[in-house]
Amino acid sequence: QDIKVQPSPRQVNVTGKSMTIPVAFRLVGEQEANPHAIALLKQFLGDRLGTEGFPLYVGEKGDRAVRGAKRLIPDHPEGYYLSITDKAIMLAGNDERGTYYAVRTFMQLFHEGHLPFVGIQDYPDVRFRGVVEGFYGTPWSHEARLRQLQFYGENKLNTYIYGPKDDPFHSSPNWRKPYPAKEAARLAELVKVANENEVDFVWAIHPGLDIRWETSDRDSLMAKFEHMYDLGVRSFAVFFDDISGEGAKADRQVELLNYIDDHFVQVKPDVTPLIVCPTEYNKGWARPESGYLATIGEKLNPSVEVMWTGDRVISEITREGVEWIREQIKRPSYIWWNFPVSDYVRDHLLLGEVYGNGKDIAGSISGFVANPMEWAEASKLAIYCVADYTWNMQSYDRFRSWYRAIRAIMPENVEAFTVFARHNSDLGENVHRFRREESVEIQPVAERFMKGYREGHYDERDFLALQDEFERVAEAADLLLIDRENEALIEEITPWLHQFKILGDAGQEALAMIKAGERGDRELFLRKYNHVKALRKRSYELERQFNQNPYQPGVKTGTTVLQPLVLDVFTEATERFNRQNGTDLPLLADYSPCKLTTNVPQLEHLPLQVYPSRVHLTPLLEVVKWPAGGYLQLELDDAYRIPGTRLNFDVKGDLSWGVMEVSADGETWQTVTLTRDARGRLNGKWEDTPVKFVRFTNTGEGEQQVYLREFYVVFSL
Ligand code: LTM
Repeated sequence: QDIKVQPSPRQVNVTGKSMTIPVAFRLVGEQEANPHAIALLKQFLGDRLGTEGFPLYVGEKGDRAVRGAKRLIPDHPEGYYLSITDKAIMLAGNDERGTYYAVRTFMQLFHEGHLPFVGIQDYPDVRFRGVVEGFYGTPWSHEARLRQLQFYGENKLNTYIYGPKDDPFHSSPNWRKPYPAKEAARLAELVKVANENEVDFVWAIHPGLDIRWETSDRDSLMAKFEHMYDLGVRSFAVFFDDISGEGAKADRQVELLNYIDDHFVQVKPDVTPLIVCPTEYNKGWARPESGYLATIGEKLNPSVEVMWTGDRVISEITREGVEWIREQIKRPSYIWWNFPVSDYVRDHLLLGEVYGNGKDIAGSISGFVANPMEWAEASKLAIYCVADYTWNMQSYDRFRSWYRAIRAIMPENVEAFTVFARHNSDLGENVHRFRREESVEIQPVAERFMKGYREGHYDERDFLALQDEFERVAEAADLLLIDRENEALIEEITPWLHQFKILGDAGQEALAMIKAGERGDRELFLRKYNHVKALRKRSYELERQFNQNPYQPGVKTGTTVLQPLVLDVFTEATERFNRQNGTDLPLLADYSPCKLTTNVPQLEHLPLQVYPSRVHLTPLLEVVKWPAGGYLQLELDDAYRIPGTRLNFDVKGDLSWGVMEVSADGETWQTVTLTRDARGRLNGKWEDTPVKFVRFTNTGEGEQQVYLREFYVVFSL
């Protein structure tokens, strides 16, 4: 008998028998048991609860009601024992949270319509499991957060770290100030709802961008923590990520953190261990010569948890990697997993499976929290899987978990959401070079078909499979666009659904071009050809209309397999038609008038945003370490007059270590004079002669650390 419990429980003994759900239950143990577990149970059973009925024993180890199960309760934090027999139901926690999780499991079993006779012994692999709202971009709304906390309770996640980069009261400039009354009241409500769902609400501060290592700033930070404590917060974190300069000094950070630990965390008995995100938070950025991690390892109070994103900013977490960092920081790391965060690929949705992390890391880490997308509801897909993975790593199955997640989030439109999600998972080319599988089932068919078509003999079954897939894409988009079961989710993904619909239509019409061409039906071919072009234009308009953030504006869908397939089919069919008919129909060329070259490692894979007469570098969120001699060069496809260039590295002082130059041939270079505007941006002008190359070089002696806020070139045709 298959018991569907999320996350997958550790040990389940099924008898194969079950009973119909009793009409009435008698609760035993209410006085001693975790009040949140009792409240949940009462709410769930409603009228079925009374003084008579089927006995339901609830409580923690040591409570009278569950004394009989004492030896069966797993001796692990948050562990629980659940049994259902024809005599009674027992929900027994090793601690309060364990009881709450026993209730959650009971509720899931209940939903099957009958109660199976089972014995479940269960506990999590990872101590702290959950989410860090730590992305750049629009922070989650209050309502979205409330829904998240409920979702974490349902899925046995116990941690929510509040650290949205764009909350000014979390970061600079206002981290020193208390929240205004309205925001404070909302945060207090979040803490309350977190408690009800047995989630630790961790409030994080990000002070490093402008902190001064003085008593006054230390006092401001302590006062802010007191303010948060008054709102009900009992768990705290300090983030020192994505900063440089003064704030990034390890010994200063440690001094402050130990002070907070000694004078705040340790003196308040109800506050949980402090968490820190260090500046060197991944192996790629760790520099033994800086002594940063060694200082953290040796001097930071041992009870402070240290976060870690893995071998790179965005990476899969491996046993080798977590053992390495454990050596450095002299404690298990607390994983900040940068998935499904999309703040560096904002035009994409990351709805794919959760995979790649070692199943053998549980013993080497203290926590595992996922950094999500700005799209809270859409992020639930990955969060559900992270809950499953962190609870029971050995039995984690990426496919099973993902399908279950889809069912949980969109129960009435499973098929449509599956189709949508399987074609919206990869990130495309990106600065972190992190990629995910996409469209895996149809990819080999698409490749085989294109090869066959180019060589003149494709398999009709492949053609039909592709046609079917594009039909499903268009259908899924329509079904989801009218879905009302999860309106918040549909609202988030609507721009992508419109784009998905266009993709489905374009795919079908491009395939129709093939058949029309084969039949020699010129008129039909031209109709289909024009339709694909029109759809392409609509897709382009959508790109300019929705999701207009300054980083990666636009709406991309199916970019890894389906979009290239449409383009390939269209190109091949059109070229063939042109050859056979002596025509010159234009193609849908993906042409870029500009190329980026650089020897600054962090910038090598930075995508460009190309507009009709302007090229932007995609701004980077993290600090860029720009080595001496490092250059960044834009090469236009021809020589143009360039009335404006702009550079914004967010550095104070003069930029005497760097030089902006232009060239017509890439050999003879001339310096552009940069003038600083009121906002600190450096503007250059070069209208004199047309140029083809623009570059910026660190001509100084040493490495520079900068933020790449803006870098663009305007050229006139
Ligand atoms: O990852 C960390 C510790 N910090 C930031 C995050 O705020 C951001 O969301 C991710 C992804 O861009 N990268 C970071 O560096």
